[in-house]
Amino acid sequence: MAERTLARYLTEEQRNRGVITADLKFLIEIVSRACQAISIAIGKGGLGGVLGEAGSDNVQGEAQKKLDVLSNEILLEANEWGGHLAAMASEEMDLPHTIPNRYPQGEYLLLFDPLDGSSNIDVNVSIGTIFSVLKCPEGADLSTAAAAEAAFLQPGTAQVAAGYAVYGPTTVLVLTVGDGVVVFTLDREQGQFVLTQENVQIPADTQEFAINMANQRFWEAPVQRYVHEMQQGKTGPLGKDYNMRWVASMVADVHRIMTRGGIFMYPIDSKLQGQGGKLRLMYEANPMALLIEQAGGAASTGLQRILEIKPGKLHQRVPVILGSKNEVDRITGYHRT
Ligand code: P6P
Repeated sequence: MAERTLARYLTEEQRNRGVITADLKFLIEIVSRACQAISIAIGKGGLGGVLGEAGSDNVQGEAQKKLDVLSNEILLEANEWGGHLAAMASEEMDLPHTIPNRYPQGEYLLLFDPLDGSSNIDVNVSIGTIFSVLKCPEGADLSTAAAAEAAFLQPGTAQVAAGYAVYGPTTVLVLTVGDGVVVFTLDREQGQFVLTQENVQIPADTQEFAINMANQRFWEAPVQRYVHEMQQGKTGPLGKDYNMRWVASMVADVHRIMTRGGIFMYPIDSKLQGQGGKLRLMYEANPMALLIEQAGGAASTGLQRILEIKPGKLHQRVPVILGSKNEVDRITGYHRT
């Protein structure tokens, strides 16, 4: 059978299942082409003059890498003229980007972390793009960038699509439009994303955990208990040995879990208590939580389902525990004892 490209998959979802509109199909195709352009820019590495610091800080007060800024620009420029968006929000920008008057406005809101895992850019380790799509509320005030923030403050359950690209040995695009999770691999010769896996299912159990152990002394008690039990392995209450992985690019750690199961944790810790956590809700935790749940996994703060959080601020941070369902259920159980 002919290869199923992203365009064909989206057309089938639109036509056969009425799951997505023509504008959402167009939006996802535009984002995929932006990810392709980002993949090419990253692939040049030191040859493209794109490594190193940009000499600026983002809204999080983090030093921006040149590729952070470039990736953000690629996504903004790719999406602002199409007529499918009402506004965009990015980890790299304090306020939303409203659509310039010279272009028509659409019904969708696009949020993204244009390049996740920036600490890995200069050392040639996988990084990625994370995106989330919401409907713009009727009558939303988009008159100014500041006013537009309110339109984005919707719980993760309101997402109509979510996805990520991993720029690794291959560039993959992982997507859900609420109809399960599918994986596309970039065919560089053809210059298009080709379907390589559909109906992704995350195993409910695992023997692999991902956490930054350097923060152990700061973790809350339930996470201390759970990680200690995994380290006890066969001799402990969990009765099996575990392995550990920590790429420090959420997209790479989540993609491993999508592929073979696992548990990813960036829990609240006393170092981050004031910030509410490390990872951002709107364009990291929510899209990843939707993907994980659509693939049969679970995603929690430890105390509540991530997708049900009512956002207060565009850049708010949350604790994240996600992956194999039985493991997440265990930890959330420990939070209740
Ligand atoms: P740490 C990357 O900067 C990121 O936002 C996530 O992609 C990643 O999981 C996490 O931070 C890594 O944090 O504290 O281990 O550097």
